[in-house]
Amino acid sequence: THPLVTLLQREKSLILEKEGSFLGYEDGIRTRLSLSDDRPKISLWGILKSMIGKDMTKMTLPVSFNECTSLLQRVAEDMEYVDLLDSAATFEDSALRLVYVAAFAASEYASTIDRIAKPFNPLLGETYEYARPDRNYRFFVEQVSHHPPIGAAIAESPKWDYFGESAVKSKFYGRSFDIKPLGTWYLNLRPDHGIKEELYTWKKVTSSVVGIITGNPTVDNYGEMKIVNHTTKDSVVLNFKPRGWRSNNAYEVKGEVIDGKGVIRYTIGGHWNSVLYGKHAGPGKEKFVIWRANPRPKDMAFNLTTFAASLNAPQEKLLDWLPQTDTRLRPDQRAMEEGRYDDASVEKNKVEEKQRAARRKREAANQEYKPKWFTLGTHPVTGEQYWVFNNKYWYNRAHHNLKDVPNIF
Ligand code: CLR
Repeated sequence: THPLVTLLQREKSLILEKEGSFLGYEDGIRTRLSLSDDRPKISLWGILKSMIGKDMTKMTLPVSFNECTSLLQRVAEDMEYVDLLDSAATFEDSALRLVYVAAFAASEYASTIDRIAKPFNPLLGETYEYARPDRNYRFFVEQVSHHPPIGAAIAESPKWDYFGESAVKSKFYGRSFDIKPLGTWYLNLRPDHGIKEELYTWKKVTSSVVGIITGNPTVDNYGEMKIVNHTTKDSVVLNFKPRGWRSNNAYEVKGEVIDGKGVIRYTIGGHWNSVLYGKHAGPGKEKFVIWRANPRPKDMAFNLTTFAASLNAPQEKLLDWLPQTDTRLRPDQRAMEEGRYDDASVEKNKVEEKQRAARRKREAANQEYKPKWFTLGTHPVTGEQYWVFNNKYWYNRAHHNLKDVPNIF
């Protein structure tokens, strides 16, 4: 555990507590689905070959290609290894803090292995919250745009805030299906040493389904990820190598942490599906383990991780606190999770038709859609547009004041 030591940390801790962030999360977390996966086995190539050149939003695939999570919940999966951020905050050396922040940015890819399935596309206005009293953080995401699909997210904990937009450009090239994330991700870190909050930013790398034609589909993640500490000017470029011919570079990632004076301070290396090592750049230094992936459970439906299995749990105490826009209440996804695939398909058509009807109504009334919990702003440091949380969700939730959200399911 990481005790709170600074005023900024204690201030944030008080907010989390005062706003009742953990109310409803008393039941603990679910670690398995009751279902054993019996989706029909189908050839990806067989169904995809007619869709070359299309992006994901233009593909109509049978619901059996889905997994029982939504893209909002896939963003929440970034939270699996937030321990790394708590650790980062404990180091006095900014270069070492960046080593741990970089490992956090790379850690989210471990869960993409063996998940060749389409997450549900969130409906406009759909929200998803996930709080962990045992880890002292809360997470919230809202679907703020439908065309193009954009989710705005923010996670908060005493030592850090992590926020950004989840938006992807996807295209099926025949040999591979590429998903390129567009948004910038931000981290405000509140280190134990010093009184200043630090800003880090990075962009996510490309995810790709390869091996479609040969009938051996796998998820690869590749490209360069530049992580910058804007406060100290430390930076690192993590190089995620493409899997390569005969898979010889599979899962490999490496990078060098360079401080504000241009000096190489640490090297990072390893595999994003299993373990990352760090090494001090000085002579005679041993490498050390920064991060290890959690073991993957055997026989989990949809090959979910244990963490992912917790996301859609309809915990009884929690249901009293959720707005009706929360993913956990979405009927098609619930049916999918329970293995009722035909129901899932029917329900999916229903909620999508409801979404189209709402849009037609807005258009007829000449109304512009406005997200409920985020507004667009300009970031003071990066100068980029980003989604600013209006900070009303958790407060209203604690006061059972979420009744006026639209009925979208
Ligand atoms: C990767 C990590 C990012 C967020 C993110 C966004 C889109 C996700 C992607 C992650 C992983 C791969 C993904 C993709 C959407 C579709 C794609 C789930 C989580 C799957 C593998 C495509 C399946 C293809 C079908 C035709 C079956 O931070």
